[in-house]
Amino acid sequence: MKKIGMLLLIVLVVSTGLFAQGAQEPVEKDSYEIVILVKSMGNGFFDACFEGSKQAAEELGNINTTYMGPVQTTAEGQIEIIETLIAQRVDGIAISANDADALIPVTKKAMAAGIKVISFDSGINEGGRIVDLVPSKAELIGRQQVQLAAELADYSGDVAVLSASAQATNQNAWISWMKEEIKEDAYNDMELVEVVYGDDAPDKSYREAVALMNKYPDLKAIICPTTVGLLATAQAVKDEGKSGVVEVTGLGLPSEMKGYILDGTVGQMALWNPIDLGYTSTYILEALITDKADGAVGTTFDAGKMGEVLVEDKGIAVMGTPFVFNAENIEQYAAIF
Ligand code: RAM
Repeated sequence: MKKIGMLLLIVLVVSTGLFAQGAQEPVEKDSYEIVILVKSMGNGFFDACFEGSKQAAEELGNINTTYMGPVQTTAEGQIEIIETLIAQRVDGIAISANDADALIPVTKKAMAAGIKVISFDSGINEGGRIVDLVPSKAELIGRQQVQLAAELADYSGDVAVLSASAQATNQNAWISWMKEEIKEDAYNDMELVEVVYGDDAPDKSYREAVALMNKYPDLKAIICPTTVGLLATAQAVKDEGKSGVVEVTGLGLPSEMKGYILDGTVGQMALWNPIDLGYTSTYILEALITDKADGAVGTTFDAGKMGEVLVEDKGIAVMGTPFVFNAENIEQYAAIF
């Protein structure tokens, strides 16, 4: 009896100790555990983000970073992982979200347990994260995608969008701006016929691209605002013998797209540096964990070689302007990301 009582007491003390640690006050440690939680594994874009996180961790010296993601681009898969991370009491999580709202209850739970949560790349809405780090303004990215397609298609014909998952925060924001841009007079002879979803899965994206070409025999261009979708679509268009007939553009990794840019299947495309995105996310998490910054609107984060990052309205921090890649500059960037 006595022994059991003692045991209970120890368990109680240990668990209240842990609870206290998980509560508001940051506990100073030599090393903090952070997780870069991505939409899904097997995506070269996120592999590059994690490279950046490792670089930042190395510079900072007090961060241990781990790369995680579900097999498919679902909110459920991410929720499951976050539950585990709460149980493991990690110090910070940077999430590229598969859904802007569905993750909020679990990320709120994580923050209540003392874990610093930010979103990057694909955001969680306010209340479910401290800061949302985006590569560029959604308006700029969305409008630019239509401009790139129009230049390739001579401002005429049917255009379709092949996106990532239907709930992806980032792609959905960009697509709503694409729909605004195409209303402008310059695009009077262009029509956005359909938006389809490849879920950032290469096989599904490929099938959707082929289906678009079958359904719209006069299709002039496919816009793929996803690196996975763009690679699969370029393959599909080439396999169907439609290079130069159906123009392909979107957001692509130079290292993955070099061949298709050089052979003309993809005349031009855009992207930002994913390494910088992962690097900056890691600096932001470290500053939040160690209480150097709180992410309030109007304040800044010191992000090492990336300089200062300003937190704007709704807790959104914006990095820069996308690069445009074409046959002239692709080789130089393909060596980097
Ligand atoms: C895919 C992902 C990611 C997006 C890039 C452009 O890798 O959907 O979220 O930012 O494309």
